[in-house]
Amino acid sequence: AIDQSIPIKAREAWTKYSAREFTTTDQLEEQFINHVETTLARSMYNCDNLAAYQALSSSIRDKLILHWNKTQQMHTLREVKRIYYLSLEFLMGRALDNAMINLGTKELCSKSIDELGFNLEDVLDIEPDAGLGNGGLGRLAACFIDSMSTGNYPGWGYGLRYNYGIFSQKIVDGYQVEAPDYWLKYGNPWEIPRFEIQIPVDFYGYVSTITDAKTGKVKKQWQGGEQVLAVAYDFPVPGYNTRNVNNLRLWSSQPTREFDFQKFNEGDYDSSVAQQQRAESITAVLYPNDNFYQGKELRLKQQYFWVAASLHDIVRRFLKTKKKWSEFPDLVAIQLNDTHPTLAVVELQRILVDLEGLEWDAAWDIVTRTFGYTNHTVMQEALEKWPLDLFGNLLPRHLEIIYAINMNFLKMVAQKFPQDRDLPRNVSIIEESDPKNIRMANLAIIGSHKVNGVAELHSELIKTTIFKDFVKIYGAEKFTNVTNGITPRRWLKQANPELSDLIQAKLGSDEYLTNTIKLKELEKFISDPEFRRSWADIKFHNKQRLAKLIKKLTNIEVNPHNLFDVQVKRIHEYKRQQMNIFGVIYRYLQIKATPAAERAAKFYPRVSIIGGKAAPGYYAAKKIIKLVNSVAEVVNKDPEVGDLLKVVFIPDYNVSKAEIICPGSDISEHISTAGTEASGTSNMKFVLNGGLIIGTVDGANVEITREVGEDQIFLFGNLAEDVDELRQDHQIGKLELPESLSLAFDAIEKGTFGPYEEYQSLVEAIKYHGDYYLVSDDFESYLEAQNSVDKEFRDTENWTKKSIICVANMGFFSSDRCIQEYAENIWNVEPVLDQV
Ligand code: T68
Repeated sequence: AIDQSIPIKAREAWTKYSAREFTTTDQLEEQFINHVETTLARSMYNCDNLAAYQALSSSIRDKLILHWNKTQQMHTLREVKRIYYLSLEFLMGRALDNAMINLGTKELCSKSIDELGFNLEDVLDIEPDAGLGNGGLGRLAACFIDSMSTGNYPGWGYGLRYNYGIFSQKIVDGYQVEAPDYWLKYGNPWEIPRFEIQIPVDFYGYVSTITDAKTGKVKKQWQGGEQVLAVAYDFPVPGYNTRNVNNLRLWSSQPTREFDFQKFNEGDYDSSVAQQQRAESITAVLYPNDNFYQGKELRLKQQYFWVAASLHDIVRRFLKTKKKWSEFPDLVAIQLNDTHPTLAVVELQRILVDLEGLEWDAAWDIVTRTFGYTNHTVMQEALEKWPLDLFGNLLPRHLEIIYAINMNFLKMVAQKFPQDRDLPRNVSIIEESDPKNIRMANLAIIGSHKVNGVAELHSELIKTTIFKDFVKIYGAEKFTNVTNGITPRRWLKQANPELSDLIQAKLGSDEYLTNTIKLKELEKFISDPEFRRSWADIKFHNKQRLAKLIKKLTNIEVNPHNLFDVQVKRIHEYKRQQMNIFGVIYRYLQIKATPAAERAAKFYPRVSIIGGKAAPGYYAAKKIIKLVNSVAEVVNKDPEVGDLLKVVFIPDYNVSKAEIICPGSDISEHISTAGTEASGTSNMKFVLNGGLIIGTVDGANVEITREVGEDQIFLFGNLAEDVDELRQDHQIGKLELPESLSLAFDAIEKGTFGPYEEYQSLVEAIKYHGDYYLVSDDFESYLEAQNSVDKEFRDTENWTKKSIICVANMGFFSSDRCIQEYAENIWNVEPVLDQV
């Protein structure tokens, strides 16, 4: 593949001076200093930790780019099938530590940084999180690209480069206060701007019908009314123990022209830049809702902007191969991470029919063979539905195409099920409501060849509830399950270096990091008291580390010898942090009601740690945060309680904090109302780090139980199959508050934690408004499970054994396994091994 058009002499010069990656400390130090002196225009005398972070990151980035170039060249040359993972969110966290680990160069870097007069930990701590996501869905996308790189899959992520990621959370007087997260403040050494890749994206306008003079064929043409440019920013994604480096391409919006010169010259300065600002606003900020749909036009603009740019890019890459359109699905697999990118289905059909002149049916066949759709929730309030008029105004041609897709689909349905009168109405892409809506999930199902849920229970639920009519139409084979997973590189090696070292020493190699089933061998050492001792010591160190973080963030002192009980995740009524805090209140009351002399025997000293962000407009979630903080205020300074109970709200929970929190937990809470949490992934992070969990029979908890064994988990509560009936009972007034919950409510009502009005809505949602999330039904069994936790934790030897059994059996939950399943069952792609 050598380009013969380049003269030999030039080629020799290029080869001779071709960039070289560092492999020794000397070379790294040279590159580091070079970056400090030239890239940063600084010197030894004013190189602070920030500059050190930037210089080290730039040096590693250089290495990554070299691998990246080779990887991409190889994939292009071999014309391999690529996976495109479309996600509006990539919750990447920090990049530096992870890149060093994946490149196997952390020790070398640490030594160099030390020799240059810095401390690696401090340098790592400078990096802001890339918080381009809300929660589980965005973090899953981040784990998946790590696993695609590690597994040598040619996989690209496509997303948006938000200027502001998930807001940072401050706690002021116990209330959440949001502050903007301007993560690009000091620039970003990990991104490569591709200013040469500028893709025009149209909005609004009208559709005209044109007749081809030669063929007489009628064609539809969309004439956009507003144009914006999508500029590519690339983030290289290294795999572990491989030279494969994939790409995460994030789009940034930019105006097509700087500003309107005519208006400017006329002195109308404000409106001369208005268009520029409109364009830039598209990728300005991430919508901060998780599991909730909010029908804002700007959000739809974000979706189309991202989808149009990504598809343009994918199609352009395909066209370079000069292959026939019918071979498109042999080279391209596109995965829709939730319904957010569903417009891609319509956009590809538009490209094929309107721009490339394919026949409708041939085009539609290509489209459906290309896409797969992952569902992440069954909750009604999270399902995307766009008002028809809003949609048609922004994307008039896409609306027509949706109508045509729907018509063909409903025709097929009518032919297959002529008797079923309700079916067409239920499965139609258009919801015949007032105003009418476009149901994005229906479109995603119809436009994909496979639909998957994210845990076994969830995948069964979608087949029997929200998508049951589609099972009838397409058969059950179209619906499948891929249980979520997490990357063991970040969530074990990076987050818990001590435990990883111990595991590596015992297992004899780092193979467990790419073949997590190997962890099973840890069970051999369970009866070795010395091993158990080391295991327990490491947990203690990790709890000390967490205690230090808590002190730094909240000024609360917690004793690492006590039981650390953690619930960190987005605040949501279905996740039931309110049940947790009601339980804490009950415990507090019980402690106070117990004679001082009997307390120590009855209660194991516990630290209740809660953290998470509430969506800014989510009233109930914000009230829960306030209640947690108020309870902490009262409990932590009650001399009667002392060390028996401490309550902590960790502000601004994010990925880098999770890396400290997960390894430092004894028990973590995954207590959603059964049937509401599609999978959960933090449950996996905690257990992989040797923490036990208390949880409901929901999401991936079910499969974690299967893997680690029932003795290792504290399960409680009603089952998903009973939820409907319980809710109906509540509707007709059948609702019994258990005594324990009443006591907790009484304390709140009495004003123990501040004026009752503040929390009235939380209490009344349960007492008088049907208790939709079944707190009253599960509370007693929750408390019982917590009592078992108290009891079992006293037997430290036994607890440590359970902890080891847990880690040993978590192999299944590696995101490497997920990617392999997607690759085999949905994408039909294979790893590409470097033959060089
Ligand atoms: C989560 N969903 C699921 N959504 O709640 C969780 N929603 O059970 C699952 O483990 C995880 O996805 C991965 O599959 C989300 O995180 C969102 O963040 C979200 C964002 C925008 C709109 C709707």
